[in-house]
Amino acid sequence: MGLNVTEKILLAHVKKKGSADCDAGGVPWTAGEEIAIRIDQTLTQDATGTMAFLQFESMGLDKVKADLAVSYVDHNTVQVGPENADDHAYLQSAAAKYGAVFSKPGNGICHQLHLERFGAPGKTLLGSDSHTPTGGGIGMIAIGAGGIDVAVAMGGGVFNLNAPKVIRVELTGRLQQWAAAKDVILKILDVFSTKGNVGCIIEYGGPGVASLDVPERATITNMGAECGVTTSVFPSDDTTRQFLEAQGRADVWQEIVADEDATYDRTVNIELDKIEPMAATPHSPGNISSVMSLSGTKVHQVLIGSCTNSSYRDLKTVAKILEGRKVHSDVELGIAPGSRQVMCMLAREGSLGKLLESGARLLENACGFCIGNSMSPGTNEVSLRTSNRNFEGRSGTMSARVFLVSPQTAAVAALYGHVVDPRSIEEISCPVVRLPKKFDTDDSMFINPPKDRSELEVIRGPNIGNVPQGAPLPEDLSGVATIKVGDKITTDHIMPAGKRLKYRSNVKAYSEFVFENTDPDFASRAANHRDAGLHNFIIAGESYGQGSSREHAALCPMFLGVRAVVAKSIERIHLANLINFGIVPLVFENDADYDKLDEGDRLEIREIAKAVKGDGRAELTIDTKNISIPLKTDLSDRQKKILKVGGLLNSVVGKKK
Ligand code: MIC
Ligand code: SF4
Repeated sequence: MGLNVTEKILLAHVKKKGSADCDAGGVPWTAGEEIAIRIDQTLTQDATGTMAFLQFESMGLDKVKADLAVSYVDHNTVQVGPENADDHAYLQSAAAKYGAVFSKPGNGICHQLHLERFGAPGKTLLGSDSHTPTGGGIGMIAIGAGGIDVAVAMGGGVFNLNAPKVIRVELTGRLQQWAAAKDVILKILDVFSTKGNVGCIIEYGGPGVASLDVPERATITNMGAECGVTTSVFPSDDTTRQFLEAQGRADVWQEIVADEDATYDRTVNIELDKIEPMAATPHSPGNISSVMSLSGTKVHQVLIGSCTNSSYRDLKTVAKILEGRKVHSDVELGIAPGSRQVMCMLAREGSLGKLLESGARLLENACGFCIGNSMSPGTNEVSLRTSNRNFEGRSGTMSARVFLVSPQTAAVAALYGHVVDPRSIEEISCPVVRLPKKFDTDDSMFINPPKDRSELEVIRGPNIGNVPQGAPLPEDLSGVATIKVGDKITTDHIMPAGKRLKYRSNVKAYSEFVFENTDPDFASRAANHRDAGLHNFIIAGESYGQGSSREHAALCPMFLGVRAVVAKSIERIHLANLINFGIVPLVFENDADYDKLDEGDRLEIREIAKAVKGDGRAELTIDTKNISIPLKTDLSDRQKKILKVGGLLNSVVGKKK
């Protein structure tokens, strides 16, 4: 039986197999069961990395054992106050001490840099950032996870995941003028939506693949994260080889394509020649419309960049559109290149001058606006962005309306002051950009760890807090429905980033902002319950914990005494993070029971420890209403053990004792 790309890579890395018999040539697992894989490379970024390295230390790990670990600084680079720089100093010194490569602030966005300088077809990459799947653009199995899972992998430990269902997206034809890779992934989000795809990997195939270059493929795999899939992957073909050769890394190339008779759990056809300019409208990457249907919408701000669309290809395209033209008087245009390589190449060839001459503001080559730590739009303003998330408030302005579009659509809107379908414009011809035969490479902002590290000290400024330890799971849970939220609650709702990002290394301070924009009193209420010996419950609708990998969305609630999330469904990375921090993830047996619960209800789950250990069935009693609701949790034996002891940290430390 033939294998697909996903199966080939997973099979080469699987350490704990599943139950299927693969003598016939298939894979030794069935979709849904937990398998463990070896991780070749890890990636951390500063906003999740400080906690990942603190946890690495707390677990008693003392050196990187993965083939490569890179610690990037790209999220917190605004440096208002000493906190960010304290974090950077900690990260740089910890990387040196434990054997990771350190990427200095100013080098670029982790995903763009990793694709350029380190990624390799056929390898596994685990990153403490949900857009790690960008690496799927060059045929890697690249997965986003919580920081503590990445810390374990850095130390040489396996990564556990549910064996995926593999969905083939069959690409045919080629993109027509003004249609971009971003429009392809927006179309895919329209088909798949942002929920219901947990446990799947999207694998691209078909004759259309050859027409997409690596930056285009990486845009597609990057934003696949918004579908909630485990990752997305393209085959590694001659286009991949050319890209790696242009980066001076042809030696890491290998061909990885699906066998002719490979099978898939589902196939979806996308005709590239039918793709038209698309947009995600407020406030979800899954609210998809055509750009044509939005034409005329007045735009106040246009921001081009983020790990989705900040490649040399993207920005050169924008430069060609803006060349010799001026940004509309009512529009603020900001451009953030993805890496120093991109920025330097644009500068050397003159494209940067064209961008600046048009009236664009040059922003730092970092996450910046995308994480909401700068460039917030004005009240009620419309912001057109090339990034991947337009969750309410993520831009830093609750009333802003953020639309996600391609660089082409963004650049044209910056000139006209309103949304325009670029295909309707006659005076600008559609730019054609080809990748260079050779990218300018300069790795001087990657700091390699020294060979002899014995004398090195890790620098811990006042912003570097402690890793809070979870408490073992009690026999019974008894407490309060401290908050009830609706569907599609993102990790940005749970644990806001933006101006609060600087507290990432200080859980006590950061936890004061849990649910800040949804319910500003949540944190104090929860802390009061905790101090009174009550357990906090979070009640949620569908797809709870969408979005980022930030484990603080579980860690800070744990600190506030949250012991259970009861939801209609919970997203993959967040579910793993909840377990890692000792919070029991429960779902309703009958979704309609969600309506029976109200905020403030007194709740009880008798014998929760027994339920977790056993078949995962539990009964939630609403004391205030005298009713009971059946709940369930589907856990592997490994997860049961982690929950029992109060989290992964306790579990690892306990095993070492
Ligand atoms: C994001 O895009 O939401 C982030 C910020 O990159 C997060 C990581 C974080 O919260 O630090 C992600 O995608 O995982
Ligand atoms: Fe950075 Fe935005 Fe990419 Fe997250 S999505 S890694 S914040 S650029």
